[in-house]
Amino acid sequence: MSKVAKNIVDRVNQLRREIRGHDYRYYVLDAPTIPDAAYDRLIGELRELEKHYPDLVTEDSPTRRVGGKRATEFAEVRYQLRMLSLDNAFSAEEVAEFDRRVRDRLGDREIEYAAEPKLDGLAISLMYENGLLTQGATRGDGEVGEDVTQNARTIRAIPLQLIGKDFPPVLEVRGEVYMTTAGFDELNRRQLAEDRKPFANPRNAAAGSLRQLDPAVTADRPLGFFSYGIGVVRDGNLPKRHSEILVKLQAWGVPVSPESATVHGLKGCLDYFHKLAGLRDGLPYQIDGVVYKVNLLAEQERLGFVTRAPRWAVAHKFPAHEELTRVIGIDVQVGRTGALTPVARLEPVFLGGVTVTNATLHNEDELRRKDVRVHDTILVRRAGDVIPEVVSVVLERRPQDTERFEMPTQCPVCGSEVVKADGEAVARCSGGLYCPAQRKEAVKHFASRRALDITGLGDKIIDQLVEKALIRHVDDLYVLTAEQLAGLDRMGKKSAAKLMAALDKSKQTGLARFIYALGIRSVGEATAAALASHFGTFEALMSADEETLQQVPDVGPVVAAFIVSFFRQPHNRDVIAKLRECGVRWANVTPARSSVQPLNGKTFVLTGALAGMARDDAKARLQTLGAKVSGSVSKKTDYLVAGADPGSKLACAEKLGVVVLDEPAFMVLLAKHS
Ligand code: 9MJ
Repeated sequence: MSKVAKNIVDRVNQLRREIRGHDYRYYVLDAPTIPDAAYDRLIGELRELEKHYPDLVTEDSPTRRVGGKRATEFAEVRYQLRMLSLDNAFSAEEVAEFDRRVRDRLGDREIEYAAEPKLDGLAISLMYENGLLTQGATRGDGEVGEDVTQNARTIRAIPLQLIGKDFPPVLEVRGEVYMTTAGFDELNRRQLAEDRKPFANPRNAAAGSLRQLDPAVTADRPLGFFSYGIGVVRDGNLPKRHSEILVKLQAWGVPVSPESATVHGLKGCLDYFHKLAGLRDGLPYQIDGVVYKVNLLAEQERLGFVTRAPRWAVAHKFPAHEELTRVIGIDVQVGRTGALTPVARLEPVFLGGVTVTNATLHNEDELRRKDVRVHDTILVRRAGDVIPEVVSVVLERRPQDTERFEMPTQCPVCGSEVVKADGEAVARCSGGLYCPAQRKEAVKHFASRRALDITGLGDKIIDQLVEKALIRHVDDLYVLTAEQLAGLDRMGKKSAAKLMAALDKSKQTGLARFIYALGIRSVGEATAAALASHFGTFEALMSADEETLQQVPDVGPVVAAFIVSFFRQPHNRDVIAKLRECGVRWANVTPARSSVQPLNGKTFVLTGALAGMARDDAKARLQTLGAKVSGSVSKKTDYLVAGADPGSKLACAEKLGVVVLDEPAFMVLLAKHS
């Protein structure tokens, strides 16, 4: 190691110690002692120091949790000790049978069990060598799993290094990676906002997040981890009981469910089951039952295994949160981005502790697939705090003369045409600025920095303006009075005057900004700039047909259709006319003015095959956004886009620390800028 001043080394070590301590208090003890922002500052300082002194970077540094290297595919991991699954019991009788079988083999007496919640996530094995996390693997088929070490390292609940000294030199920790229910809801909101398929449940979301080729994606997902046991152990002295091992693991910094307990006999098991059933809805993560394990390891050994599951454990599953009820109507709701969501109105049904009267049908494709009709009897499911959903229709109970439900062709809120892009599951209202359901967001977009840049017109102010009906459309912003503004919460005379001045100033804008500000679907900054330089005047753009629009770089048939549909709506034309009457103006653009190009100055290299796009198209898209596309990776490369079978460029990029984008990440980047 080259010489780094001792005080720097000391500081790096001190930061790592502190951060590990905070991780432990946060994830293991659930008792943080500093606010998140202060924690972020510690991480930030450490990251900065490691950037300046790369010699000080170590595998187990807390900074290694974010980002990291990208794997091209998961390597196989063959287990020395099989990763077991569990047999299920669905009733007290089946648990009694399990307890009977155990007593038949161990001798007829009250058995001591370790009882734990059964997390609904993804099983993982974590190998620690001399306390250092060296490998993380999924269960796979129990004999061979997938190496997800890089991804496991990004999960902050998983210690990179064990605490203390008395852990065995080789220790395999086993447990469950899960996603919190709140994190799952937030992730699905994001998925929907980005026109991606929502995850069916937190289990799928956790599995999908852990099995990502790009660890940066895993790092961005709200994953947690609880250990429920161990696998391979070498040269260590471990306690005799499962429950005591969990206590040890906890002391070494490995999170263990706080609900774990020791219980006695069948009655102890069933009492625990009822207690956890009561706690279930209040837990921040989903559990689908509890697990009973014979507590003494020596007794576990005597009981042994049957094929894939141990004889010494059983999962006692909760009854599913599913019920039958009848559909009394189907409504269509309009969301923030104009997305139409069909919702089934139900005969009230008591489900998992609450009365449910609505269930989502997600989108038109789901509705079609399930073919839910008014008067149908359906199976409805509610998992945790997730919005109840229709699982399926009980066709045997379908009355005669029911009709297929058809999605409206006009927005139920504003009457505008409903459009659905090819390959998209979501149908949307094309009302844009006009539709009340979309109005707030449209105003926020219009006022945003890269659009008309109205300083001082924040989200809270816009919410109030729309709620108090002071504005309906963006043009109304320009007829607001200082008195009206001063009457809002968080507004005084002074800030109202400032906002009036900002509104006035925003009227002088640019053509590209104005086009972008309208919030036409899929017309981002770069497309707006391309449209401005192609057409030169707003009038020319407004009267362009789809064919003409497609001559603009970056505008394909889908975007062209959005633009034509937007300008076809009389109310959009009306809002635009009013904006101009209020004095919103711009200079016309004469040939190719330098446009806003979000990737200006960035150099990309493409390698491997992209499944969804030809290499030339990818190159053209990047160039339209201002990027330079080069043939080889060098220090000047900013991004490597790696498709399938990427070859040597990937290794070269990783060596040089170039950011690597896999195909999904690349698509997100393009979508963000178009
Ligand atoms: C879960 N899923 O929470 C086990 N599990 O033990 C718990 N799974 C398990 N234990 C042996 N708490 C094999 C699987």
